[in-house]
Amino acid sequence: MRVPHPSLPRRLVLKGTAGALAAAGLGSWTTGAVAQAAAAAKPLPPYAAWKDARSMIVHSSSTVETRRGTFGLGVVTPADRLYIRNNLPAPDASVVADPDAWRVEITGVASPMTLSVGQLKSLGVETVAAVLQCSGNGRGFFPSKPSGTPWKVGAAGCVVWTGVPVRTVVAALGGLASGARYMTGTGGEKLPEGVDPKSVVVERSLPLAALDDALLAWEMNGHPLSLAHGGPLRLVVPGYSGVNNIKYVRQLAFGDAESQARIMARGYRITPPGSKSDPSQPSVLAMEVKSWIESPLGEPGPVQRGTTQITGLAFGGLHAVERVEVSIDGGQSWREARFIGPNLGRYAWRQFVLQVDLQPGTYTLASRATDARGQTQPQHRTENTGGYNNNSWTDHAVKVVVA
Ligand SMILES: Nc1nc2c(c(=O)[nH]1)N[C@H]1C(S)=C(S)[C@@H](COP(=O)(O)O)O[C@H]1N2
Ligand SMILES: [Mo]
Repeated sequence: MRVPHPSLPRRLVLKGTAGALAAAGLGSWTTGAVAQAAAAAKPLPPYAAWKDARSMIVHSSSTVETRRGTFGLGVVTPADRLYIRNNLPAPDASVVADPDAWRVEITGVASPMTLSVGQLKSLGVETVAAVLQCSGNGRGFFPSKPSGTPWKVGAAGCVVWTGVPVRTVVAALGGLASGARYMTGTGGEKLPEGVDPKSVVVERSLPLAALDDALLAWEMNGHPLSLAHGGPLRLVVPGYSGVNNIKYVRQLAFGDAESQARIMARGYRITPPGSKSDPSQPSVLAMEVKSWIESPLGEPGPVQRGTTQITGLAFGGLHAVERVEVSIDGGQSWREARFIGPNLGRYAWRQFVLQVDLQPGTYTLASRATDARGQTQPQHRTENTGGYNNNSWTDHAVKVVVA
């Protein structure tokens, strides 16, 4: 370990050491209870064995979450810390051995065609930074305990996608056929035999407005897209929640109706408590403004008294995030936080900081973001049976002890 500068006050030195350990993902290994929990934790699944195990919570082989406090203050979430959610087993790893050979069928255009990734690469290229967030991120805060993974904050990340704009592909194929109202992406997983394909296929329809900034992407964070995140080719729809970003995309169809697949017709609907999901209820589509605090979390030990940097992440979904306020008294009073780091555009998240002086006691730290339309993160979640779209600032608040 590096020897601290002799002129630093002792309190700062201690704090710096704890911070460095936490940054290295080691802070939580210092207590017996946490070490025990880690020993009991499930291992990463083989297709994601390359993830940073200390930053991940493995719920199952198809649901892996980023641990709160490990996102870091760089804008871009490193691939080895990005969450994973698969509804079906991923295709065989052989598909990413020769990514340019993967093919996607485009229908509902003047000249329907099946194009290889190699061909798509010749048509055009664009890069966009965007938050990828599971529709169920924050489900773990619903007291009603909806079925599904109880994600807290970590089914989200901000990543950089590179691919060809969907509108460029559509133009190259002669434009949209008449009557197109929806863009439907279909996942390329092998479907289990003996069941109705519509009951299991990952297929989502989006209003045509989503087409504007959509990409068929083959790179994430500057690397060929991994199998875990949808390689060789993924439909990326910035501003729309995770499920709408179809991995291993094998078909892109423009048509006059939404998909009849179960995941579209019944899944991912905002269903009021006590009701059954049905296609008349709003579908989970565009994301809403949201933020949460990453540090301090008050774990494993208390926060050191004195000057403290409260940091966190904020994004606006479809609209840029414009401001963040932070409260240390559970939302009774708010102070304006300051954005730090580069602004990677309206779909990316931003890091924020508020410097405070904390005296010993118990504090409830909360953050509340506002987007460019003036929409502010609500105090309370909208109850729904699926546990979707939780952006409540009270649910994301953290209670810390300062000593
Ligand atoms: N083909 C396909 N695409 C998919 C899924 C899937 O199971 N299959 N899961 C969706 C869901 S629910 C989410 S939250 C994101 C997760 O993306 P990630 O695993 O790259 O984090 O992918 C979406 N796209
Ligand atoms: Mo999801």
